[in-house]
Amino acid sequence: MGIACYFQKNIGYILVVVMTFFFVACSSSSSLPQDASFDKAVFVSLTGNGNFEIFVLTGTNGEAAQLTDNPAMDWFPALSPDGTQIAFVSDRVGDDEIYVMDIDGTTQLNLTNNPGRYSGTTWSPDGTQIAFVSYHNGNYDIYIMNSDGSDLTNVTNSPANEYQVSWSPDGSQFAFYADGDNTKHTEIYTMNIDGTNVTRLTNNNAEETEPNWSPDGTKIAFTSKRDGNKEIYVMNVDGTDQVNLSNHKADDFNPVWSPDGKHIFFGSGRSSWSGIINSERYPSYLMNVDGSEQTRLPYHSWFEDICCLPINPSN
Ligand SMILES: [Ca+2]
Ligand SMILES: [Ca+2]
Ligand SMILES: [Ca+2]
Ligand SMILES: [Ca+2]
Repeated sequence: MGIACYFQKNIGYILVVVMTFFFVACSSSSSLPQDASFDKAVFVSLTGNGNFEIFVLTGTNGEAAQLTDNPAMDWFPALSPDGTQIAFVSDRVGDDEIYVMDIDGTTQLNLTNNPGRYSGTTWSPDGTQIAFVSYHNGNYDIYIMNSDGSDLTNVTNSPANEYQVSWSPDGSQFAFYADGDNTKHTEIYTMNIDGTNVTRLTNNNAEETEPNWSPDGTKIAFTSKRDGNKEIYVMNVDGTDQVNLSNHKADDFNPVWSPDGKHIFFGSGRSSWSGIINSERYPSYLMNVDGSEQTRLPYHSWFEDICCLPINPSN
């Protein structure tokens, strides 16, 4: 796949951003625990012509609707807090730009109009702003703009690479991962959304990636390779009590909280299978927030894709 040329770093760091799916409300009846279900999830899937398209899944067992349809890459989707819009990245004009579209796929607008490499979109809890990661000036930084594209601000402006931003539920902070303290691996950090008070939460010689705030704002789930393979960890937002939840020899990654914070969805290579695009694809799992009852989600072609984007085999 030519996707890797998009990034200097291991693509696993960034691709997982794509896999993140976003919940609003939770009311659908399904085979999932009731409180782990969702009304809408957005995800990315490779289509037959070999590029990513964005889909929305309505209800845990609902039908998936394809929202983009073009030969360019459309990825890194983030559902707005009110469920009416999706921010995403597309290179349809020849370079990466941040777009928004309505939840039905209409009104696709280029918000950035500024060539660069973009990824990792996330909305502010009040829906007025969008944060994302962009490669300009030789490294990745975290940016904020209003949801109409105005007032673009580089928040980090650092020589390090900052990746994958997760907005705290109270709106005041970002969690992200970066290589600022050691270019050979990454750590999880938090900071205020104006870039102040940068705090490192992990400190070891392994990659820590994919931070994701719990819905109540008290914990951060993330992925760590400190045990030799990728595991889902959770910690308090001050970095204390780092606990390995998945604890499985296969790679486990992309932790996504259920709307009520009692469950964590994740992808796992523990029973990988080959998909229609000849890339590794990984089933989705669900566990309780204490790591118990790790369950492979029932087969569903679309649902599998949520956590089943191709992962760099060399990762
Ligand atoms: Ca496309
Ligand atoms: Ca930077
Ligand atoms: Ca580390
Ligand atoms: Ca594992």
